[in-house]
Amino acid sequence: MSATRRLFLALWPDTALRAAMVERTERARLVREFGGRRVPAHNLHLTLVFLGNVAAERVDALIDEVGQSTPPGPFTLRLDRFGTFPPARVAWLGAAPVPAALALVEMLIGVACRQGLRIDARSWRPHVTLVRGIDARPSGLLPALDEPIDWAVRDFALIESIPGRPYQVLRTWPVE
Ligand code: 2AM
Repeated sequence: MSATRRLFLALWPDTALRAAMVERTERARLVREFGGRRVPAHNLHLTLVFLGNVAAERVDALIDEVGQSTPPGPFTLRLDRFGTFPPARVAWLGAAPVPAALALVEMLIGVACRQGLRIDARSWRPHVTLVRGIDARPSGLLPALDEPIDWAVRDFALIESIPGRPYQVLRTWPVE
């Protein structure tokens, strides 16, 4: 069996955005309300397309094809809501999917499919997972997010997930 690498395409926040996400998590006392553990600040991200296990020898072609594609241009995501995915036991910070962001996701799904990868067909819900392992039946109500975070997106990244290590940015591309 050939080696595989677990990959995803994501928006990768800068230091100030990470700090703002941590601050909102703490201010809303998400862990106290829902249980679980905070995602470390250095791992916070917003997934565009989860690629899963990719054969190692296909990664260069994938990178080349993303680089040759024409992305839709810059956009701003307003992270303005908390939410949970109870089956996945996560709490998150989410945004409305603005058209340019959707166009970027579609472009990347197109690349992934042409590269022979099978992509989850569920519709994209832009979110940054803040807490993992929340209680199966959390007693807390979702707090309101009184101060949204505006994320001016200028680039996106290919990320590798290796168990026990911080996510690793393999490559970034501008959105214009
Ligand atoms: P999550 O934050 O909601 O768990 C790396 O695992 C990233 O890819 C996470 O942001 C995760 O979303 C996302 N992802 C999407 N589909 C996934 C899947 N089937 N398995 C694992 N992660 C997935």
